[in-house]
Amino acid sequence: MTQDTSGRSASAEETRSPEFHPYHHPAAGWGAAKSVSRFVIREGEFVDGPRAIRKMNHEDKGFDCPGCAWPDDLKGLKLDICENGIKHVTWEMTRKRVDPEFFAAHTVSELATWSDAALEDQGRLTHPMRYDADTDTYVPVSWQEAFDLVGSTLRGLDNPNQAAYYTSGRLGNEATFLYQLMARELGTNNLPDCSNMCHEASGRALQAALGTGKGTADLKDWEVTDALFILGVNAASNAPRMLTSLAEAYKRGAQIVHINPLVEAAARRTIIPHDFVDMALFKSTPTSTLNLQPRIGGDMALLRGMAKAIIAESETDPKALDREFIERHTSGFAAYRALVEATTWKEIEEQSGLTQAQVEQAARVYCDADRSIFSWCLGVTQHEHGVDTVREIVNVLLLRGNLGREGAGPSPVRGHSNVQGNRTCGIDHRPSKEFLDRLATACGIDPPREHGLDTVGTIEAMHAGDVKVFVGMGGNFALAAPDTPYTFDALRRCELTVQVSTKLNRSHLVHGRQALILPCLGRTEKDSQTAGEQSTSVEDAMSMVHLSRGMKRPASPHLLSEPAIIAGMARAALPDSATPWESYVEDYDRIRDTMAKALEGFEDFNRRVRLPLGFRIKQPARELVFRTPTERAEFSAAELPDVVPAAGMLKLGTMRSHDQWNTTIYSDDDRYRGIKNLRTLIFMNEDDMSERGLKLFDEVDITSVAKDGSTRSLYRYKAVPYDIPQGCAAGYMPEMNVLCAIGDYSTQSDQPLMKNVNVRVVPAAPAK
Ligand SMILES: Nc1nc2c(c(=O)[nH]1)N[C@H]1C(S)=C(S)[C@@H](COP(=O)(O)OP(=O)(O)OC[C@H]3O[C@@H](n4cnc5c(=O)[nH]c(N)nc54)[C@H](O)[C@@H]3O)O[C@H]1N2
Ligand SMILES: Nc1nc2c(c(=O)[nH]1)N[C@H]1C(S)=C(S)[C@@H](COP(=O)(O)OP(=O)(O)OC[C@H]3O[C@@H](n4cnc5c(=O)[nH]c(N)nc54)[C@H](O)[C@@H]3O)O[C@H]1N2
Ligand SMILES: [Mo]
Repeated sequence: MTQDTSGRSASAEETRSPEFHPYHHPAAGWGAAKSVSRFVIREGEFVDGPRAIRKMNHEDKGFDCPGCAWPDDLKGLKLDICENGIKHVTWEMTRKRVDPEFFAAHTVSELATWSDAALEDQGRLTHPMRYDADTDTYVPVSWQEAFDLVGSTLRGLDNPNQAAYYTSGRLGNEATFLYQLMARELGTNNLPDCSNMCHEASGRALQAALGTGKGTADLKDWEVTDALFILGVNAASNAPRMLTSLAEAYKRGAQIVHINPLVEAAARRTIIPHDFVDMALFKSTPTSTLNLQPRIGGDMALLRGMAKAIIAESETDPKALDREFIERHTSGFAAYRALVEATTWKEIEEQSGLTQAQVEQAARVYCDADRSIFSWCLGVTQHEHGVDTVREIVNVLLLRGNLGREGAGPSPVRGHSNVQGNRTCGIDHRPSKEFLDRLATACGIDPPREHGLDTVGTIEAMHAGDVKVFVGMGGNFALAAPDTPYTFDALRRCELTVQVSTKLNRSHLVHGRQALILPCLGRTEKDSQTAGEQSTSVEDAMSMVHLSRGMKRPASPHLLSEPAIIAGMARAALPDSATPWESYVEDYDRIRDTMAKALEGFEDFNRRVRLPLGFRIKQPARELVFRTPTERAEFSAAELPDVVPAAGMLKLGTMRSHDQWNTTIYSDDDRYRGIKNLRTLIFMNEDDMSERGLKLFDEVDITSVAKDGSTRSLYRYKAVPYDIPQGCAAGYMPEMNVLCAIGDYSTQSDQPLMKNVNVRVVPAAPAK
């Protein structure tokens, strides 16, 4: 295989030597400003860039930041933007282009030897392209020819379940709705999405416990809460606008507890970027009152310990538990209480990696607070017991009635800017009967009822030859998915792979027998259709739905919008369809009119989405209405899992650096963790390093051992001593997906165990 499956990134790494200097400055502030200006200059965007940034996240005809899903400031803050949001937008607006001449000059085999960073750095895709096996190049194709190829291949399948339709969480709501409609009209629920690797566990846990798959707290709650518990999120890099909320909470006197094996930048201090006085005076604000570093996978034991301390406290202080709330609104308390009491402190200490005193300290903060919010991200979800852990978060919230009132509740930090909207609008391989019934009535189709394939299921089915057509609506499936060589193989076995993208990436080079690259408009760009310029809607992590409108001239006149591409494929695949595909594309208001009928909570969609700040989708659990079998919030009573690594092994969590967006690597630096010019690294506890005779930047070989005993290795990674509990290690995705076995997914959520890889680390074998 000629591909660089390790995804080794920027060439810089080869020329500049790695550096490690622990970072002592506050998050955001001038470090961020400097990094942004360097990036904007590199992309040649110093004219349009700043102009566009002023339009970002603006209510008045602005576009929604295509970065993370953190909600917009409620007061319409003019500069509620962040370093990484700016990089993200600038990345989309680059002046560089990947046109037919580029493809003519480079065979696919040659491009396959390039680094991932180099591929994306070529710029925006300009023309629809088809893979030509004779010349091993991508050649231009007309849109109609491309659609006809998709249509005829889909029509030629023995059954509609031989195709899978992936979504990365960028897709706007209107395109999302059309996409799932196309799949279901064709007859399949094979709708894998990035959420299958991300917050599937949160959705399933919240659904089971509260009857709604989403968080219930919003920014207003963040503004008044007394205590914030932040678990497993690197907010300064991945949801930077959360820094503002943390700093404001601190200034108000709220308690902020960070629970993370690593003390990340957001757990220290920040300079609020839009606070000009703070910026000018280098004035920083703390963003934490307590940092706890459990072992990887130790969150559930910590939460169980908090529950144990709260229940113990209730014997002397009846107010420690909200008995009235428990009585009126919950079920299962007795069984949970019995389980908590039966769990020993010894087990809690061993499994959390924390002392009883530390756990009790967290419980003290919780009991002293009238209102608490728990917020979490991938550090909690990408585990075997991710669902149980999120349910344990809910258990702890329920003990003190922290639900359905101001300033309280669960608040997961979602990933991609519209990943939550994708699920709301139908991207779900396990749709409910109610959803399908409504869709059938609103759209006059007969959707399939059997569940479809998720991300891991799709890869396995492609491998087995059961899925022959793969359509990727955005994203970079080849690199984002686990078990890189296995996933590559799976994609290569397809009859046809179709990637709807804005930039060149690995998924274009790891393709089926036939392959298409279909370039689309980005969110910053004007979307002109027959009825005029169109807006699309998105939903943030706190269930606010609002419009986004691009303002830039498209990167190429040949680009189509995502709704237009979906409609083109749908019409070609379903020539007799009664769905008005063409008419939908002429005017997205028409899509929204149908969505208003098909989707719960979208009544009167076209009017409400145009209100200032849009509208919030109703959350029944927020009103203490629980759509669970008991019509109450349900305590869960799951045994604590054993997360202590076996002798000689480490638990490895794969994560993002500061300078990357999932599979897009901006540079080989990770500023807040003090790293420069290095991605092929593994952060380790100093004792674990000295046990292996390792010093800073010594080379190691890393071997993962999967549940089935199979092994996978990465070679010549550099060890970096880091403040992380013994037995734990961390390194970067997507490179480390090589270590994630395809069969290692959670039996609770089907999520790949990307933060729970069992590895052996040894000094690198001498080069041969
Ligand atoms: N700039 C930027 N922003 C992004 C993204 C990006 O790549 N770049 N990606 C977006 C997407 S799709 C998502 S899903 C989010 C991801 O946002 P995060 O969840 O912050 O993503 P990760 O980098 O995977 O970091 C996970 C954090 O979990 C911690 N962790 C690891 N194991 C454990 C554990 O067992 N317990 C606890 N408590 N913590 C643990 C790590 O130390 C790290 O701080 O960010 C979104 N925003
Ligand atoms: N080991 C490991 N693996 C992980 C994770 C981890 O923590 N560890 N995290 C997982 C998570 S949380 C996620 S969400 C996935 C991310 O998986 P994906 O969402 O599949 O990957 P991205 O890197 O976000 O996709 C980037 C590509 O999207 C395309 N793109 C960008 N903007 C647009 C647009 O507006 N429209 C279209 N059509 N395309 C666009 C560009 O071509 C770009 O190359 O990765 C998962 N993989
Ligand atoms: Mo994600």
